[in-house]
Amino acid sequence: MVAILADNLAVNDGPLTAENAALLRPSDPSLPLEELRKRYEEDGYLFLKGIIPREDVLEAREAYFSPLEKTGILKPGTKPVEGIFDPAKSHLEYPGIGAGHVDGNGRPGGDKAAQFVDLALDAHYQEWYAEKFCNHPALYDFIAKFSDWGKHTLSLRRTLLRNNLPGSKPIGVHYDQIFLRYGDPTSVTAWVPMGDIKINGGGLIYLEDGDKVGLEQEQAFFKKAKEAGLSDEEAKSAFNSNMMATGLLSETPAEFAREHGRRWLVSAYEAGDVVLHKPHMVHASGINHDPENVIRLATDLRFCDSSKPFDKRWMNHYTFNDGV
Ligand SMILES: O=C(O)CCC(=O)C(=O)O
Ligand SMILES: [Fe+2]
Repeated sequence: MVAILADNLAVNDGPLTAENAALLRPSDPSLPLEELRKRYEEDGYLFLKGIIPREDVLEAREAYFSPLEKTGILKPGTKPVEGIFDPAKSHLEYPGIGAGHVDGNGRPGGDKAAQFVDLALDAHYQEWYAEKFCNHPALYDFIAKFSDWGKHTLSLRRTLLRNNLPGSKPIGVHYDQIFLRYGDPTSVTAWVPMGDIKINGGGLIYLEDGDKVGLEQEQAFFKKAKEAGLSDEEAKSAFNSNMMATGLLSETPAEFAREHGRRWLVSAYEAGDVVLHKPHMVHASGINHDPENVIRLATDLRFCDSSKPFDKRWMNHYTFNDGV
């Protein structure tokens, strides 16, 4: 019998068990910076517990779900901050943004989903989010110190608020440099859960030693592109024939881990936690199997050193078909 980590902990192509998964290592943000930097370099990620005040995260969660209430997404009698999906509805009526549903990040869903999709997109431009949450000093100040970029620490404006409804398709296997490919490969992604996420609630999962795997993939892509006659610059920027049209490495995480002889690292997350990861760190998301139907909401904020080349396409707020 295979030991389980949690009931119903799964990815697109099957369960995650003690055989193909293990836990992410949490870090206290007050540990010495050298220790935190060492972990980030070694592991490819740094899982910071409680770095943003919990109440600030929950306030943002409430601000996100309150306008969505009128679309009928929430379970009657529950509060917006809880973000509980109405079990009488189908997740197909509420398609998520940015989970690779549409090649090249076009608008998901048809006319029926328009009100929901418009509101979910609109949240990106609201003051509570774009000005306040994305620039939260607890996170920004930490990154400025941690990276040693100081006043050159730039928070890229393009971010994605991702609502993963119970049972919906999560994002596949990828590393972020594919999407930030005009920039120096030193940016930091901060994955920010906006609310508590149970271990089987669709949180981000990281491939063990995944930074190395991502770097190898990148080198292989580059080599193939060069062999196909592209210049250095073209090879770096092209979505070449080795990638899926969405920029993902795979839509089947269990198989991907097996092929690379590695496990997925998983965790429950609490509001206030943040995971930083490196540009080639391989990651994906689990399926949201929250037994209470809690909608998984998270955002990914990206920081870079403005004194180095960075991907200018990320200077604008997210829109559909923005070419990234
Ligand atoms: O939240 C997700 O499902 C994906 C997030 C992600 O890929 C990232 O933060 O880089
Ligand atoms: Fe990512």
